[in-house]
Amino acid sequence: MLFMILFTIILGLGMLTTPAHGHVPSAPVKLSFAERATLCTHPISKKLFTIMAGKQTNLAVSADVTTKQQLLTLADAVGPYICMLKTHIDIINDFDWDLVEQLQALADKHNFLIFEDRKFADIGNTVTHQYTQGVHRIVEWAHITNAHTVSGPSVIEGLYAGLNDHTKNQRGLLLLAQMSSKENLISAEYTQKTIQLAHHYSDFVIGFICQEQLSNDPCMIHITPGVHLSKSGDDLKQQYNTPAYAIGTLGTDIIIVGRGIYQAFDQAQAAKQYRDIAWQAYLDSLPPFDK
Ligand code: 5BU
Repeated sequence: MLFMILFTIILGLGMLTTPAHGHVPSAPVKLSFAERATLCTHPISKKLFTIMAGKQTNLAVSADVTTKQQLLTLADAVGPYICMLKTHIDIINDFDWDLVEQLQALADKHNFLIFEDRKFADIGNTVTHQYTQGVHRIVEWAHITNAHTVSGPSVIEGLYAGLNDHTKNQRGLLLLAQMSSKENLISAEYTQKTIQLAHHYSDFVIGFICQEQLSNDPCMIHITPGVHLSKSGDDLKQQYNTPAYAIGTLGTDIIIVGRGIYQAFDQAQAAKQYRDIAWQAYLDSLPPFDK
């Protein structure tokens, strides 16, 4: 295994930034999540890969519900099948701090990370305040959050400035390198520059929200929204790929599923179904000696 890891690092270093849009040729040796957990030093990457390998899941559920009770019920139902719960905390009508504490208790009970999909996008000074202050104080409870890179490196430095001695190294940032919506304005050049920013700030940035594999650095995690059992869309320009296509063909690591799970009659059963498909696609993508 040590030989494989060294071999992959050498390969990865040669191909750290690969062309966005259009396929990254898959690295000849793909590491398992367990191997990436051993290799990666950022505590949040390590924890995430460890959870994924241990629970055998590369599913994140997007909890886009609007009440505290709906959010807690969903988190408890899907908890056994997910590595990560993604929230949009600003759509909860009856948000209070008790919700945060109950969510943290569920994350401990089921062993998943909490990802607040806040999509920070302002100058550094403003995002420091948005991350740490206000009603939601996201830095205090979300293991992971994300940012657009339209304002350049300032957004990353501003969020990093929001960490204190307690949260430093216990928070990870994802950069939005691509989007799933039809006719979005992200260009190949923007994606490429976002990849470079991620590598430059890798002591805080743990990966990407993207539509395909973008980096061969095994410590960068690729997380993909816009996933549904059928290749389809909605009437507001969302575009869906299937779980097997996202993992197997596009080479992403984690799928994010919202309506496909929280609108299901049986949320737990739907989560299990998505988990099983996505995990099998991951296993199929590994070299034979790694399975
Ligand atoms: P859906 O119900 O599975 O379509 O929800 C997808 C979620 O992922 C939703 O919370 C979006 O805000 C989020 N998302 C997305 O759909 N596409 C993107 O490119 C990004 C985020 Br970035």
